[in-house]
Amino acid sequence: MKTVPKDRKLDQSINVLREGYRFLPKRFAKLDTDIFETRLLGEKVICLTGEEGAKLFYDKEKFQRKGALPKRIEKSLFGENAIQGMDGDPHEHRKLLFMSLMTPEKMAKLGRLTSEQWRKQAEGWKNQKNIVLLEEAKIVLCQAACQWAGVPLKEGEVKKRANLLWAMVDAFGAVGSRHRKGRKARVNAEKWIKELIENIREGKVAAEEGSAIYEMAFHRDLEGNHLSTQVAAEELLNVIRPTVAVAAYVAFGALALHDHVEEREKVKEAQGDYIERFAQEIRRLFPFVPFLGARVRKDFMWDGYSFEKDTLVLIDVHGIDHDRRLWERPNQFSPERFKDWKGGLFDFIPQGGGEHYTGHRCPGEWITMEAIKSSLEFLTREIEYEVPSQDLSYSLSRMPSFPKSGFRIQEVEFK
Ligand code: PAM
Repeated sequence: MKTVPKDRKLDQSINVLREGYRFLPKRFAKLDTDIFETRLLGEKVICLTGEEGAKLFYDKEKFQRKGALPKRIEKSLFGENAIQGMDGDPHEHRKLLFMSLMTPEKMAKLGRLTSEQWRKQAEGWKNQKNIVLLEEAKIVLCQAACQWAGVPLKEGEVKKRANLLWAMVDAFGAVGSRHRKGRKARVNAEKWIKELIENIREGKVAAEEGSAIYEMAFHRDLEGNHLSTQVAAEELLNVIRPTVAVAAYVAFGALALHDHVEEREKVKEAQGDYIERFAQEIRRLFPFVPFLGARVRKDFMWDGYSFEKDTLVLIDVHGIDHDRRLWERPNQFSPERFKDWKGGLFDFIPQGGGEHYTGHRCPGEWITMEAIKSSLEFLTREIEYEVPSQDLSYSLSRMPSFPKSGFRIQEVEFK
């Protein structure tokens, strides 16, 4: 039996917060390994990287999600009873509910709504000096996501709701006030959505069959029961919140267009494929999910290492998307690399790896792509703008990350 290489003995939670997206990759490099042991939040944790590490992590026979998420993540980001913490048949059944929303027509609709909302939002830019794209994207995507999901939004409440949903995402890598703000946002958001679900169930508000809100409100679990209002609300939030989070990718997309002048024309003129590759490269290169966790279901051996039941295991999401063994010049922005990408389930995992239907891979991956692509089309084909001098750097320590200035534009002209 091999001994798992060890990080320092002291609990490293504080260093996760300090080092963010670099925490795992730095240790894999230093220990020259694809597996090491550390301590986080008071317990022993095994960390994995590489394609083989991801293959192992997504083996449902060996790992479960129950009990894997820290309470602080559930109470801010994901919810305490939501799909991210489920396993087995109930998980697959719940996953089908999400996947039923991802038909080609529905996905295309999200793209269309995103484009429409950009146009609408941009009407207000005419007399505005500075436009912060990250903030605009939150609003655009909140409106598109709510419209897509069948969540009614009054004109005057859009900004408030967008900020509420963003605050839940913004809390995941924070302690102190940023984290508390996210927890509060979750309480408010759940209250808002629970009320809506109740109204729909009581027939006070109409909902279109096939919309996310309708499907969440009337879904039946394996026992034939409706979801509790709480769970239905958590799952609906699991649709609209991550769509607002895509604002970070939009800001990174604008940054990539700015940094690589030649790309702008290519994206502008591109037919489907190139813009698809450009969006994939945004998801690969820029930081979003740092790592994900699961617990060992029962004792097993892997590659000579022993994994004991209940041990928490982390997979190095950001590191795998930058792994030199998988990606040539991984820190370079190069959409063309996706021309020859074979579509592996474990080498490109910005929103989780493995299978969509049966595993924990994010069901919203394609609508994320639709939202990014529509936003890129808008930025390259429908407007021209200047990028004033500003701090365009982004931190690999802050989770979540985004360009520090939010990506300001000015002198917008409409084509
Ligand atoms: C969304 O769901 O809103 C999109 C944003 C997702 C960010 C996911 C970040 C993952 C965070 C934490 C996983 C932590 C596991 C830690 C175990 C110690």
